[in-house]
Amino acid sequence: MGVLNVTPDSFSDGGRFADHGAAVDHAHRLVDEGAAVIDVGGESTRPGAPEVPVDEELARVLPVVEKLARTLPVPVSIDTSKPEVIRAAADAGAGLVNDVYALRRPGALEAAAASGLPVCLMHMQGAPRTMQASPEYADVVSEVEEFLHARMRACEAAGIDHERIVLDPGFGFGKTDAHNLALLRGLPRLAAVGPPLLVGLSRKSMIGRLTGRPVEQRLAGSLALALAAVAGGARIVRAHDVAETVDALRLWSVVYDPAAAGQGEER
Ligand code: 8Y7
Repeated sequence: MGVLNVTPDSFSDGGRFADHGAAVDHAHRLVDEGAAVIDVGGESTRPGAPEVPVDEELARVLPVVEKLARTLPVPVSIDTSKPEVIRAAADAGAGLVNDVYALRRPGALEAAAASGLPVCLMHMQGAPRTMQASPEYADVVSEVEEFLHARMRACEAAGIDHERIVLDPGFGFGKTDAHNLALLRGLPRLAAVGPPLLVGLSRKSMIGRLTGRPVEQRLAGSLALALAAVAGGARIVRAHDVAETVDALRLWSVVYDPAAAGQGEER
């Protein structure tokens, strides 16, 4: 899953793709590099980020979703928590709803169910503005597992097919480095809940703390954690650096799952 930020204050792009044309071009490049889905987000969820009014979020993402849905050979994911944006993006041709609130905000579950789209349900403790203040868990893996299981059941009860659900532990969303590492080690337990696991570790601040590197120098760390996550059972990797991530995953697959590697055999 390639990340396409259309925010002026995004995590790692500094809003470089806030311009719609540049965003569309970047999405096409990510697909050329091997992305199987493009995640379009117009509301920064960076710790401490302010909330974006619905009109502003729609103005940022809708033209991009509309254009990409018509021109990309892969599905467009809409990264949002707002029912209005879910509905509008679905009408514009989006193929997946990626919600860091796991459809807990008023009206979101109903909007997602009515869209008929697959959903990614992510765990987050607290809300983006305050989540990194003092994350606390008695047992982070068990608590995230129980949360994801409960949200999966809530979605099924609302009419979303089991086959259309993806789960995500939400690395960095109300978690210390120790919590993130426990979740990485505990991924096999989360995978056992059933639905495929999506992980987002690309360029995240934990990598910065563990390596001492600024956001533009976190590629190697991101690749290492992507491979660790896949080894733990993750099925979808959300990444900014798609070409490099695809190479790393392809080589990992050649070693551990030769059948999946497919072509490219040489003597
Ligand atoms: C994640 C995410 C972000 C993640 C899912 C960033 C929108 C922060 N992180 N969605 N979104 N999982 N599903 O660093 O980990 O890109 S925003």
